[in-house]
Amino acid sequence: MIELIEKADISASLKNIASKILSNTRITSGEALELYHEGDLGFLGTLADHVRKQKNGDMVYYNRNIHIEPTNICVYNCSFCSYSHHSSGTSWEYTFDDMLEKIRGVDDPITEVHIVGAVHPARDIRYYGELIARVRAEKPDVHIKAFTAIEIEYMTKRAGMSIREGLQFLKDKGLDSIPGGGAEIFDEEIREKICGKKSTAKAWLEIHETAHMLGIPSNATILYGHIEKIEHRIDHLEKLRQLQNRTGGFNAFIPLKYRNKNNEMSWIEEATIIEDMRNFAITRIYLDNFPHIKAYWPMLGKQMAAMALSFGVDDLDGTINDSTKIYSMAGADDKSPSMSVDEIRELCRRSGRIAVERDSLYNIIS
Ligand code: V47
Ligand code: SF4
Repeated sequence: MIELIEKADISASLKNIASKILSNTRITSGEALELYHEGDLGFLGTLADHVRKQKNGDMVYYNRNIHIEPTNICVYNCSFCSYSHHSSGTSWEYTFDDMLEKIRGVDDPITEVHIVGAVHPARDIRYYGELIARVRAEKPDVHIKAFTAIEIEYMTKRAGMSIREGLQFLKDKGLDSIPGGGAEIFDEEIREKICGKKSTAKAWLEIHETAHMLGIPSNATILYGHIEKIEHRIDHLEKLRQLQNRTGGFNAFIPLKYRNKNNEMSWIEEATIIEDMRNFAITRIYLDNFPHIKAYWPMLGKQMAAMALSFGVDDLDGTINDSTKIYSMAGADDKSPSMSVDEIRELCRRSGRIAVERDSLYNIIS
């Protein structure tokens, strides 16, 4: 590979960055910026694929999970959101029984329940603690991944608890990990413009750090392809790389492509597929201390998720078989996303990779 790079018709500086990546040397934010601006798709894909293969071989992970969205009634009104009652014009709030019924109704032997919704003004941490406890009672062995840092900040403040107390309370009820949502973009100016009212970047990072300290692992996301610049994406990755250096508590990073239907930012054109793939590749290269990069297929679509496997991705999330609304309302092509285990396996086989069922902590099940 190093010989190939040596012969390539690229600048000496790009060759130098490539040889750093190939010899497992961390690249700087300036070098990542140069890769974004100068590296073509094939070059970035080759490097990201190398990093991916070193970390995860030919395995592509998936799990059997269900997503529950307890409500779309939200105290915030983020400009990119098509899901909350503000932009959708409809509202719902499921009862405990509705949500437990959904879990009972799944045929697959699920190993994870993923619970994320809007920030409901009247539901507090005791309500959500009770929800977790009931899910735990219904499915004692299932992994419960629940509530973004945004939901957690609101529910703990409302209860007069510190973040640490709130997280410990939820953990005692049965919470196992927290998902990566709510990170959006950490740059203060851009964050202010797209979701200025909700938790700050500092708060998001502190909540995840506290969770890691309490033995609650988590994921991280970025919302890209709106008004941010490449510099903001790299700044976002840098903050996550630093936090991961301190705690090692992140499992996966999930780039979330901004979808432009039915929200206040609909005037923005969505990123092209080429941009998406370049973004996956640079993410894989830069986040050298994140074990997994996930392509969230319900949002990207199955074909694009398959393509992302050649640009650094080793995880396809799960066999989500409920009516996840957060993306379908924002314009994802598949309005009722579902993919069976057989479909996931076939998709990986056709991409020359091996599908591996994992649990939520990436232990191999089969
Ligand atoms: O934070 C909202 C995003 C996130 C739009 O941790 C949008 O395993 C695109 O974080 N276009 C919530 N994205 C979902 C989330 C997630 C999903 C899957 C797996 C995991 C995990 C986490 O959804 C929000 C926001 O960034 N989002 N609106 C939109 N119009
Ligand atoms: Fe509420 Fe989340 Fe939508 Fe923001 S992105 S308005 S916090 S549901």
